[in-house]
Amino acid sequence: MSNKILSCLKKKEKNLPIWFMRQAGRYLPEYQSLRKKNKNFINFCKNPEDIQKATLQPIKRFDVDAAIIFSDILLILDATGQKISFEEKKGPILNNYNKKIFYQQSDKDFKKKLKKTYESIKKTRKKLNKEKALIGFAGAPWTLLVYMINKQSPKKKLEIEKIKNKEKEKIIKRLEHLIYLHCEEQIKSGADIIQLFDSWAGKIKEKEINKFCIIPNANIIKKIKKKYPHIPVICFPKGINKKINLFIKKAKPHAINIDPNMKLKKINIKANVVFQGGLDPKFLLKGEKQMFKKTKEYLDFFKETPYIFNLGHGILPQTKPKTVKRLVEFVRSYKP
Ligand code: 1CP
Repeated sequence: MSNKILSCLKKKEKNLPIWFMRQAGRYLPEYQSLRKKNKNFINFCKNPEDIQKATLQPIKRFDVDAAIIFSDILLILDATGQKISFEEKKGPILNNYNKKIFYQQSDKDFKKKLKKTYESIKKTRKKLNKEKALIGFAGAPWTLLVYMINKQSPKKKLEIEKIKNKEKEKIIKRLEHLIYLHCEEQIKSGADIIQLFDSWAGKIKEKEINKFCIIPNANIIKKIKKKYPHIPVICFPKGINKKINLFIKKAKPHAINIDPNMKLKKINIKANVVFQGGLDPKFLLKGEKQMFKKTKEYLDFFKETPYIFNLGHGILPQTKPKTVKRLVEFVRSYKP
């Protein structure tokens, strides 16, 4: 059997591969026990033996079609000298960014700080069956800029207007370069696919969506396509709403993940892209009847086009592993 998700992405087969965002994480008891040993989350993300274990946990349990390397989008900022800690209930807390390191550090030194991620990818790829894809990832420039400046989750408040557009643009340009380097090293280490998370694209003013979201994603995709034409790129501009068709047309990703607020009728199903995801992770907390009903809406809507089953955001920590298993079984057996 071939690699299902790669055939879907490359040959555009309608073979319905499945994986889940945040498929490794707090809802799994086997993850909790690894996490207990690694009290500091950033250090956990630098421990190749445990990263490899966490990455493979959902494959062992659910036999999903892809593993996503266990890491975090904020490690790029950590590698530019910005200190990060994770606090219970608060999420990430960051220090001020270090201008000198951020702009002047050599590529070599930057990559050296992320070498544990690359080592983990090598280790994981060796253990992972060829039929399964290994997804490497990075945050997109805007989303990393948000954490750099806001220094905490923007869920409650976003203070990004305190810096001028010129400075934002300068930071974004530098981030484009660093993100590309990180993607490149992940590919060289064995990642088969790259996913770019623009989790806070929904916070961009409509008239600035091109400048801060579409163009930076497009620039990174263009570079990856040029040097690694065999590597598909999946984008997730969360909250992009009606600009999705413009994003697809201009950034030209191989695939695009949709979020739960995306109205399906706004989507151009004939666009030259593979669609992924959409189901609100809250449906995994509602009982099977409602979960299957909503799942069917996505499977029916996308039945004529290549589609990767996934959620519209990460699995919630309260989710029961059994529910995830039932959802995988349901999707695999569904005939629209
Ligand atoms: O154990 C714990 O308490 C840590 C929770 C956790 C986990 C499991 C964090 C902290 N990060 C991760 C892993 C992670 N993060 C993965 C790999 C695992 C997998 O997907 O199976 C990935 C792909 C991410 C990506 C990530 N980190 C994003 C983009 C996706 C998204 O959720 O929008 C973002 C925004 C982050 C930042 C971050 N890291 C962790 C948290 C709780 C957050 C969100 C903070 C916020 O609300 O702003």
